[in-house]
Amino acid sequence: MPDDRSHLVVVSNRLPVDRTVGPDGEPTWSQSPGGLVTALEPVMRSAGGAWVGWGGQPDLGLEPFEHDGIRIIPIDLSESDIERYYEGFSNDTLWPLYHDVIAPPSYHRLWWDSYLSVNRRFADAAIAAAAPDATVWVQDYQLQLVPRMLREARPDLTIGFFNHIPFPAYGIYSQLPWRTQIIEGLLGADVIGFQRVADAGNFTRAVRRLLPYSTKGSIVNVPDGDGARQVLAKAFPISIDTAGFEELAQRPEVRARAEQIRHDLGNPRKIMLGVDRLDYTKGIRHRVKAFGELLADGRIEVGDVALVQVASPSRERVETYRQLRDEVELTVGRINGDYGTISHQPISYLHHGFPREEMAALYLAADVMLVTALRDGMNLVAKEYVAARSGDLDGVLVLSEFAGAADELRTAVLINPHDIAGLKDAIRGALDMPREERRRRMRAMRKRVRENDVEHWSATFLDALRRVRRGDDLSALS
Ligand code: GDG
Repeated sequence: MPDDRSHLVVVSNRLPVDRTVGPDGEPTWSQSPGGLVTALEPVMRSAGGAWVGWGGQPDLGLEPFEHDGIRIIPIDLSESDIERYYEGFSNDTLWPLYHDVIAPPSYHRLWWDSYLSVNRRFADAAIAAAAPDATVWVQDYQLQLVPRMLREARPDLTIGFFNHIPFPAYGIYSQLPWRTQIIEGLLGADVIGFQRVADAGNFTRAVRRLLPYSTKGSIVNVPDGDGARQVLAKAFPISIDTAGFEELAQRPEVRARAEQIRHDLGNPRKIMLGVDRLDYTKGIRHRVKAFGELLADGRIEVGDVALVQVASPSRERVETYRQLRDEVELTVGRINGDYGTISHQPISYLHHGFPREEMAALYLAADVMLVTALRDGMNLVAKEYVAARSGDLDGVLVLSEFAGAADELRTAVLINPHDIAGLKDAIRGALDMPREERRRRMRAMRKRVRENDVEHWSATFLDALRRVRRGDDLSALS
């Protein structure tokens, strides 16, 4: 029997492919949009890689299959798994907790039990898929127990973990009833990647508070047999497919569409844009409030300035998200009612997703991009805006200091979204910023986004794993 096990296995909650059923009832799979897939696709193809993940619908009962040179290994989730492991523990316990309890996290033992058993299912599939001495790269907060499960069953593996969301300060993290199990789960990895230096620091502090392990810089010494093994916990800031985005934004049809959007909005002097999943971490309410007050104060005028807010539907079965939608839509409706005219609406609010081309056209049309997250691991929208504006070096990025991207995009207009007065001044300043200053700031951000693209991110992370496999001293990397 041929050995179809892989030397590189990626494990993530969702598979990198989406399933759609055609009119003939036949399911087809297509690559899902997103930087992670784009970055890993070439590496995965050349390594004969396997990807373990969920297909996005309950009880699909699928066998592994090949898609575009990558072995796809689907994990089955039942309705109850989706409710407890995914919507419950992942999105209603860990997500709010790791985002500084912006919404109150719910702690339910049944959800934890489900998290444990689903993590086991993912780990078992990865164990079966991995060739001897393979590298396994686990993604994100839904799967924090997987690294340890892998190590216990397969000490031959080299294991990486990347956390796409923030890691909170210990004072917050310590609320979690299963705080020690999660840390132990993560420490099964050889390399644990975070978005920001501060996240890695919060993690190593949590290790010291909860376990008798010593740490030095980014290295955690984890007891292993008679000795100790080094675990590297360090920032690897994620990025986008910069070249791909630049190319998209240069296309004549995308540029023409940007012009059309301006025209359709009634040719306002300035267009401002927000693009977010409809999530309470993104600060949409703060942004809309600041905009409404600027209209009320007479500091901006309807028809002169328009705000386009794309709020793509997200986690609609979680109650906090339903409430957020109601609140945002009430506020937007009030502002449009109070300040709208027959010909102009102050806010164009769009509660649906768009193709990538339309997103690029919106970025091109926007004079000011508003990223006002209350907490965000990185925020790729900020980087996409910069990449899209590489051609004309125009546009102003207003960026929350609570988004990971603020560590890199230092010449954005940095704001504290909780300070509504400050946010209003920053928005007004962005609208009035002279062309030369806009260019100067954008040029510096473009340099950063070009140098650190998603390919660079995955190559750096995989290189750290390679060094572990070679037995290098990790202190050099820390
Ligand atoms: C998590 C972390 C971290 C959004 N609406 C549409 C659409 N999008 C695309 C954006 C962007 C992506 O979705 C969103 O990425 P973000 O980084 O902004 O935010 P999260 O979804 O919360 O992602 C985050 C990220 O993981 C990666 O590590 O940066 O901090 O929370 O690419 O363009 N794309 C299309 N239509 C839409 O309507 N095509």
